[in-house]
Amino acid sequence: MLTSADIKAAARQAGFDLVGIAPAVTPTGFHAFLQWLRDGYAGGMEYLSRREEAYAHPGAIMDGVRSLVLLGINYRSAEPTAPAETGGRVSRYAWSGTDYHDLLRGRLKQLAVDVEQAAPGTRTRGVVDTAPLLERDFARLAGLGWFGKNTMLLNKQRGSWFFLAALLTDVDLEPDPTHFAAHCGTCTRCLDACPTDAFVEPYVLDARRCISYLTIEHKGPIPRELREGVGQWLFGCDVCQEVCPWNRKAPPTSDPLFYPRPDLEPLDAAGLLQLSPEAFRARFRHTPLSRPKRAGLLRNAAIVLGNSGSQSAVPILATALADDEPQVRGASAWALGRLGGAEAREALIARRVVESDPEVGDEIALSLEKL
Ligand code: B12
Ligand code: SF4
Ligand code: SF4
Repeated sequence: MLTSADIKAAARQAGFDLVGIAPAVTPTGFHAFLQWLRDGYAGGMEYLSRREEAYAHPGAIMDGVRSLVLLGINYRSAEPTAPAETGGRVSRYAWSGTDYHDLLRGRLKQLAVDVEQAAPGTRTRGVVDTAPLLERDFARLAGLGWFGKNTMLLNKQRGSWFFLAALLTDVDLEPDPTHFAAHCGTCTRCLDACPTDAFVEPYVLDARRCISYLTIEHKGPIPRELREGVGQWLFGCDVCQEVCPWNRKAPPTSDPLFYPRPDLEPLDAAGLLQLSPEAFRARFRHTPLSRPKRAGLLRNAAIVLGNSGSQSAVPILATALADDEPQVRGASAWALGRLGGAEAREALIARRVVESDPEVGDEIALSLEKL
């Protein structure tokens, strides 16, 4: 008979740092999740609302599921390097260039093979991110940690620098005790530090204002009023985790797969804005940074340069005013308006004459009004 202890040993063997068992039930946060969708906080992430009913029970993902094995992998590696004047920041989870979905899926597959060998006939289904499962709710249920006010799942030993995944199974396993305790106390550091005021209240995030959403998931121009708040973030954001006291002592991983690739951390925003589509593909293919596509990542680069205060970025932004992607041109126009100076003004005036996209035209006009 397959026991919880067998599965936990196999999970550690497969390379997971955290493991706990939860029963297949309706997650406690299901109604809060529906309300979150109703409030519009998911922004353009339609894949969440499209399957909202499926979140009511993991049975929608796997017929006959009885237990969920919740798993965590620590990705804390080095400490961030301060970017140069025209450099930008990348969220820690993407530093190595490894797509964590691929990595976790590989380990889940290994775990599934081990389980099926130990108990022939057992059915399993591995899940990371994309299935309709509230992973943090089940992780709390499986005893892996508590919800921080920044909505991250926090663990006393590991902080929040870990990914989650789940292995669903049709076996009745002994569940772990739910992590009922919470250890945020009166702290509000994450809420106070968020550069774009994305928390509506503790435990509730308006993704539409979150830099992680804006720089990775959001298609089209980043709303003007949030661009300054994006600061130096080219891809994702770690501010609400960096300030969290529980992350101070979180141990680094020994897994070389998570250590930074030298050209990704820190990332040069000026160099990024000059990448052709071919060069972009060659550099970012198979990495998480390909998700916003060239248009999204170069849009972010233009905004970061606009926030840099560096006149040396002006010629690069002026060239990007002729990029094929309207959102890159629009963000560059905004950035030139923010940096100011005669050279920026001339570039905007020259582009105004030939620009055919009305939204980019508006960006140019607004920037020229300021100069
Ligand atoms: C959509 C999504 C996002 C969105 C929305 C984030 C959010 N906070 O909702 C965006 C793009 C902004 C995002 C950003 C990030 N994400 Co994300 N994301 C997801 C995804 C795919 C779904 C999350 C979701 O359903 N959100 C909706 C909200 C309502 O649900 P929730 O936060 O998961 O659960 C909360 C509610 O249930 C609520 N709740 C429960 N009961 C009750 C009761 C009441 C009364 C109330 C008010 C609330 C409440 O508390 C829960 C925990 O906060 C999950 C993977 C998954 N399938 O779960 C990864 C996931 C949550 N993301 C993850 C990561 C790493 C990130 C980033 C750190 C990436 C980055 N550095 O840029 C940031 C962190 C930003 C942040 N502070 O959350 C990890 C989190 C790991 C962890 N330790 O917590 C996950 C689990 C992915 C993974 N497989 O590892 N993400
Ligand atoms: S990831 Fe950044 S923008 Fe998003 S909630 Fe946290 S601090 Fe705010
Ligand atoms: S910063 Fe403070 S309030 Fe926010 S998650 Fe960490 S302990 Fe909780």
